[in-house]
Amino acid sequence: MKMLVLLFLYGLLGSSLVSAKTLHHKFVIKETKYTRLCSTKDILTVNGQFPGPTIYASKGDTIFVDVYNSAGSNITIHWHGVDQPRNPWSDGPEYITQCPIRPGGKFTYKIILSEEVGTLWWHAHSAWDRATVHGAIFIYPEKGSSFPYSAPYKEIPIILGEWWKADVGQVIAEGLRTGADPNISDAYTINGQPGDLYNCSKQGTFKVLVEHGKTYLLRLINGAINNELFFGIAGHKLRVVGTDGGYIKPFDTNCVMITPGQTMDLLLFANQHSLNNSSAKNNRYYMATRPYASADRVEYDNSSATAIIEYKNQRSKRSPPSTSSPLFPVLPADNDTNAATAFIAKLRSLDSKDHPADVPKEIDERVIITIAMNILPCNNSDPCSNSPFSGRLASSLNNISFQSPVIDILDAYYHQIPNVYGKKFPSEPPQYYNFTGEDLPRLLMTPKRLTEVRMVEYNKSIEVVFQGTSLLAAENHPMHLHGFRFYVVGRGFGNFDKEKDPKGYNLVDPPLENTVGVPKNGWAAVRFRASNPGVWFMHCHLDRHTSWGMTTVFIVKNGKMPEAQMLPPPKDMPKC
Ligand SMILES: *[C@@H]1O[C@H](CO)[C@@H](O)[C@H](O)[C@H]1NC(C)=O
Ligand SMILES: *[C@@H]1O[C@H](CO)[C@@H](O)[C@H](O)[C@H]1NC(C)=O
Ligand SMILES: *[C@@H]1O[C@H](CO)[C@@H](O)[C@H](O)[C@H]1NC(C)=O
Ligand SMILES: *[C@@H]1O[C@H](CO)[C@@H](O)[C@H](O)[C@H]1NC(C)=O
Ligand SMILES: *[C@@H]1O[C@H](CO)[C@@H](O)[C@H](O)[C@H]1NC(C)=O
Ligand SMILES: *[C@@H]1O[C@H](CO)[C@@H](O)[C@H](O)[C@H]1NC(C)=O
Ligand SMILES: *[C@@H]1O[C@H](CO)[C@@H](O)[C@H](O)[C@H]1NC(C)=O
Ligand SMILES: *[C@@H]1O[C@H](CO)[C@@H](O)[C@H](O)[C@H]1NC(C)=O
Ligand SMILES: *[C@@H]1O[C@H](CO)[C@@H](O)[C@H](O)[C@H]1NC(C)=O
Ligand SMILES: *[C@@H]1O[C@H](CO)[C@@H](O)[C@H](O)[C@H]1NC(C)=O
Ligand SMILES: *[C@@H]1O[C@H](CO)[C@@H](O)[C@H](O)[C@H]1NC(C)=O
Ligand SMILES: [Cu+2]
Repeated sequence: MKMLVLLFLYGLLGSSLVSAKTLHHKFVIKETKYTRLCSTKDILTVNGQFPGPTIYASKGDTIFVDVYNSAGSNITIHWHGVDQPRNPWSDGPEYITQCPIRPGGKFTYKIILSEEVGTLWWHAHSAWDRATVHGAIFIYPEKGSSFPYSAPYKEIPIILGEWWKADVGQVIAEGLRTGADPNISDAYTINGQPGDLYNCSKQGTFKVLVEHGKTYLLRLINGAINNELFFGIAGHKLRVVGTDGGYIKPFDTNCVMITPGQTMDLLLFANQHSLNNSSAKNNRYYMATRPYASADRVEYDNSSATAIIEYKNQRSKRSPPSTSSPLFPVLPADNDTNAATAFIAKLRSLDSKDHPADVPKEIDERVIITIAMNILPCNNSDPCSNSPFSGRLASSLNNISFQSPVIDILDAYYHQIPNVYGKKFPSEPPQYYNFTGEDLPRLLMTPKRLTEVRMVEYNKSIEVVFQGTSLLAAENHPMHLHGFRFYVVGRGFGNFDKEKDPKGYNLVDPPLENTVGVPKNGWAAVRFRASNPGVWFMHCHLDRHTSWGMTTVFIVKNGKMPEAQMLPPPKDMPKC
């Protein structure tokens, strides 16, 4: 009786007085043995789990995560898609906003949720550690409100990943040593399991039991290292209701295209297998993922990961045995850019009365950024013997291949430490050529190697136009910005035209995202208001491109008012 009263009181307090909560988690990074594809290796995990633990929160909550590094290598963690207002200190990218947490070290991240709602995720942001160090963040609407779609019966995280039989750290280290492409992965995974289409992978295949007539919310995350992915479920349409921590206008699709870094909230209506239908022999359906690989002549992992949707046996006596193999979904061909483009074109902000879109109509500054694959010529001191093109692979933004500093840029900016970075990242490409032309000269392919950032005045309205190029190999690049979500106001093929293309922008209900797939041989325009002071990484979310320098940094200066200024650094910042 007493407890009931207490619960009742707590409920009242919870709804009227305290809405945002403070949550605490403990993450222990450690090496843990995992067997996949019949081989066993040590992988980096959080608390021994792969994928790592899900963080449950509500809109506006603050989450503290104590990260203990019990592994033998440096690590950092990033809270992907969380704006972290005024708090770049906890954003995570190594040597950008922090020095790594060393073996034996500890750092407490403070994750400040603000407008985000739906699904985001967290992942390591050091080397390629994120291959196994990642997990979901579920963000519920604030108390007293609900999702703007029918409440799901259950929620299921679906994290897509990539698995190497070899040690991931060695894969990228070898690539960087030789100058060639790092080895491709051996499998894709769904919640850590490759699925039974791979040899030796029947055991752990991820399975979801569903009840006929119920609705499930799949919180889909692309945690793969180097590949955009198609995803679908045999016999079922999916209703897309959210992406990147925001709501969108719902639409139904047979297939989703998701870039590394992105999330999609999908409603699955379990309306297929009916137990009183004698011709429905099979109560199992594959969900599957396979690559959207847009680059020509670049080797990639072309395998498919699967998991199984199984209808619960509600009336066991009459239910047909499920002996036949599950149906496989129809997914586009690996190189089907039309399918990828058609899917992305359907994403629009919900833009309802309760969830209005707030697109900057005017801009103060346009930054045009070319995205390129490059070659650094070999020479006597760097023979790069194994690499193709007699050079080492590199990549760049506006012809600058970003060189990682040895102390983090945030520390250097805040404490005014000189000679760590330059402020000259250009606002447009240093040369205009036919960005998407055929057979571009090799002379254009050698980038400068620098550590340049872009300085931005507080609260300016910024447009960034990402221009894909065909240097070396054109490809769809998923560009990700930390510290902000941006409206994707336009995308197109060919070279961006300053006069013509802005006329076709969607300034009404474009999707609000933290990662945008810049079309192969095309461009994408995004807008955001620079109202979050701090040091914010921007990079391609294909990790081999990040490793090669397809990155830069936006430093947003403080505004005049105290609430427009960066918070002070926490006391326990790791040191370099
Ligand atoms: C990469 O692949 C090559 C060729 O199969 C192999 O010799 C090498 O050991 C692999 N590297 C790693 C780090 O697994
Ligand atoms: C599975 O093993 C068989 C027999 O060893 C082989 O022929 C086949 O290529 C393998 N399949 C995969 C996907 O590795
Ligand atoms: C079985 O059939 C009846 C009558 O057609 C229908 O009302 C019911 O919804 C069906 N049950 C299931 C589980 O589909
Ligand atoms: C019964 O199942 C079969 C095979 O799955 C399907 O094609 C058919 O549409 C179903 N019939 C009904 C009435 O649901
Ligand atoms: C995947 O690529 C390999 C090597 O290029 C090729 O032999 C194989 O047929 C491809 N598999 C699929 C499913 O496309
Ligand atoms: C996709 O690949 C197929 C098979 O290799 C090829 O025939 C087709 O032309 C390619 N399509 C595109 C759009 O590149
Ligand atoms: C040799 O190539 C490497 C890598 O591209 C470069 O860092 C270095 O400056 C070059 N050295 C000379 C002498 O050109
Ligand atoms: C650029 O190259 C593309 C592809 O070859 C071609 O279609 C286009 O006409 C070229 N544009 C210009 C301005 O030369
Ligand atoms: C990049 O800069 C290098 C060095 O200045 C130059 O040789 C090259 O042509 C430039 N490439 C582009 C695409 O601007
Ligand atoms: C930022 O700019 C917008 C649009 O000009 C303005 O409404 C808002 O008040 C500004 N915010 C601050 C803190 O200056
Ligand atoms: C770990 O980080 C420290 C601090 O930046 C650095 O000195 C050290 O070289 C790093 N270790 C490795 C293996 O990268
Ligand atoms: Cu890229």
